[in-house]
Amino acid sequence: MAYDKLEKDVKIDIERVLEDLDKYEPRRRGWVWRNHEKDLKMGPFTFHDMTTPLKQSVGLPSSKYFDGMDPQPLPVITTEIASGRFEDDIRRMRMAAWHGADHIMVIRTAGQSHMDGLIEGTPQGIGGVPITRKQVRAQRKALDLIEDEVGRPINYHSYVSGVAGPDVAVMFAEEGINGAHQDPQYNVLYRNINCVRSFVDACESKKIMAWADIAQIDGAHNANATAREAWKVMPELIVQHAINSLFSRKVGMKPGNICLSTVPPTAPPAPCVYLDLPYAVALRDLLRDYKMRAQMNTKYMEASAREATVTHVLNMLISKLTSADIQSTITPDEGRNVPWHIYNIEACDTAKQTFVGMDGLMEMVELKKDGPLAEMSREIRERATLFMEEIVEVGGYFQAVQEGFFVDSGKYPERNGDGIARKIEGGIGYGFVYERDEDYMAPVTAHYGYNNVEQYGGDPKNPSALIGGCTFEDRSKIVYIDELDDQDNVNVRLAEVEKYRKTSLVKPEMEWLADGTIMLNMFIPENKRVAEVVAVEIGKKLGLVDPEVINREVMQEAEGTRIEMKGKVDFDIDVDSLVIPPEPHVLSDAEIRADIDEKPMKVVCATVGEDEHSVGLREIIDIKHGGIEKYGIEVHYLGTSCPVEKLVDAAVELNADAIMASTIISHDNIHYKNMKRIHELAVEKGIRDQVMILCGGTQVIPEEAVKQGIDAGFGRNSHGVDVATFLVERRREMNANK
Ligand code: Z98
Repeated sequence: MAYDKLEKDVKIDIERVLEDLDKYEPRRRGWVWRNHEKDLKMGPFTFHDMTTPLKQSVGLPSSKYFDGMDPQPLPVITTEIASGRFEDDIRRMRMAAWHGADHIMVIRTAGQSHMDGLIEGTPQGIGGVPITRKQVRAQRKALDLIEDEVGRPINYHSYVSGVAGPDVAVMFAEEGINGAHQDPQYNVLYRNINCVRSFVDACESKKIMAWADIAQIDGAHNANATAREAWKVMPELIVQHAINSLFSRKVGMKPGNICLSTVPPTAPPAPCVYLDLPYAVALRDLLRDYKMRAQMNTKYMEASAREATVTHVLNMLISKLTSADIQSTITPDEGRNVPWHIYNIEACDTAKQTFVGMDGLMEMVELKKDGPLAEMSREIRERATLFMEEIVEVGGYFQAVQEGFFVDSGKYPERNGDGIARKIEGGIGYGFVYERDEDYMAPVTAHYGYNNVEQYGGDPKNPSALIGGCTFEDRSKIVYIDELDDQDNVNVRLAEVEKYRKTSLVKPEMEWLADGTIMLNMFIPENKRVAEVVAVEIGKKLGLVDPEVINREVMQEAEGTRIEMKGKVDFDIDVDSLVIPPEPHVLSDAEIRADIDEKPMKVVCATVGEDEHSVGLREIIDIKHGGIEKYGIEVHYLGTSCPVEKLVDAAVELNADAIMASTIISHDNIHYKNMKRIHELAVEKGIRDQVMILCGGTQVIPEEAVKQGIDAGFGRNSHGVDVATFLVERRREMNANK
């Protein structure tokens, strides 16, 4: 049966996603932006910069205080997924989409740029997946299901870089990919691909991407991540953005699909906003026709998730002040190479939380048009312009690259002679660009330049008609290859974890199903070096396989070190063998309040017997701790060491709806004896039918309490809302039985 719907409570079935993949057709082409809903009312608030809410989602942890509302900010939120197994990426995509990601960027396996053609099948990758037709098709198909369940289109993205750029672009166009990196400068500088080849390929790639309405992201962020001192390359970053944008435009890409990959160049302890904001303003001023995709600074990032989060938030302040269109959420995984589910999801939440928190900011603040911001921004633009002029003077971009203009650690016009220099006549793919023969013919759609179909009787306006349509018009011409490697493929991997997909056995995981990985946090009162070794020893004693320290932070040289450690467990847990108590049932605050408003409730309470403990009961009563007072319940507190007789008498006198007694001390089962006595006294005094009796305390087992004749017992971890829920529901029952 066709897989056309996901059920909220059922895991996505990868085997079903893979079924009939040869027949899959993408449902649309092109990129989708979020839909801004001005003055959006949600809960008690009116938002300014939010977009159409999702049908189903996971809100921020504190959304529980706001009826679960989950506002969705204006920028598209990207998550960059790099697990290396596309089938596990799919599960992560679903989690990310539920947390608000609508741009899924699948990182490629290391070095795919150097492969000079398409690869096929579903091999496993390192730091990303090998991008193949089957893999992107399966992920796009899964995203169709996921976007339906969250109710917002999801943009799927990967890379049109490398020596196979045009081949990949065609495949992406055929498969309905919505976004891609494309920037010939990336190939040249970082992958040492020949510059002539890269720029010629880029013409073809960009033309195809324009036809398929694929949003393009450039590669300038890499200069920032590579440079020795990232803030010094600001003029160069602008130059790189400008070259790729204008190039793309000349090839025919619409400005709204040209996205600059911007990065705030610094991070604390540098005074980052003072440096990064003028840079962002300069970039927006010069290149205002285009979209901005803000990546976070990954250069100055260590393994601390806390530190990375603060940098991320400061980066988003810049995004907000300068209206970035797409917010990337690359996470500490780039800093410490731990591409885990939780970090993808956490970073999506960080972005959502920050933008929701800054909603409406620009209606209240304005960037100054004079002063240091304007001066520094102008200076960066000047430096960038001079840089561009010098490129022209030396004979053009290729010459400038050959002379090492780029990724130099000097701030232009200073130059330190340590830039990345690439030879015009060198690099991968050098010598593989040929002039087109006269009888050359390209009966294809979205080809760069001259198709030369006329001499064969074709129509230059519709060149592919000559062959009855190319793969862009006639999908039956696409050759779909399932697998080429019978060992390295998804079927083998799925078979290996079958028992974790099809039985009640569970293992923890961080990146792949049943990888067994867990993370432990600990403080070791030793210096960093000793602490690391101690931690690994603890890991071994706990039975972890391959314990490894992934983050260490000195609290004080001598006093100790914070350690984060990962390791694997080699056991599994059978869910069917567990007794899983149902979730405690509680009514909503609103329902409890409404009930009490309609019919006021009075309770008498005390710590009974010779027991001076008051903290537990006060937690249940006091408004400050979320106790029952907050619902409007009238509470008469008789204090500690209260005789049970006095408590019951007070109930009679005040005509109370309930008696609440607390006992911590449990010697000789005195707590249960007190409960029994309260019940008996209530019977003796003729009020038992009208009064509810609730008893609590740290040693109270609810079932034992009820055996003493009372209505309910509350043990450790009980809260005001549990007690209030019981009071309201029990009173309803008693009224119904009257
Ligand atoms: C990102 N955080 O995607 P190969 N092309 C460009 C790139 O920036 C990258 C690749 C290709 C980053 C992730 N970027 C790193 C312009 C990678 C990757 O096959 O590894 O060269 O492709 O924004």
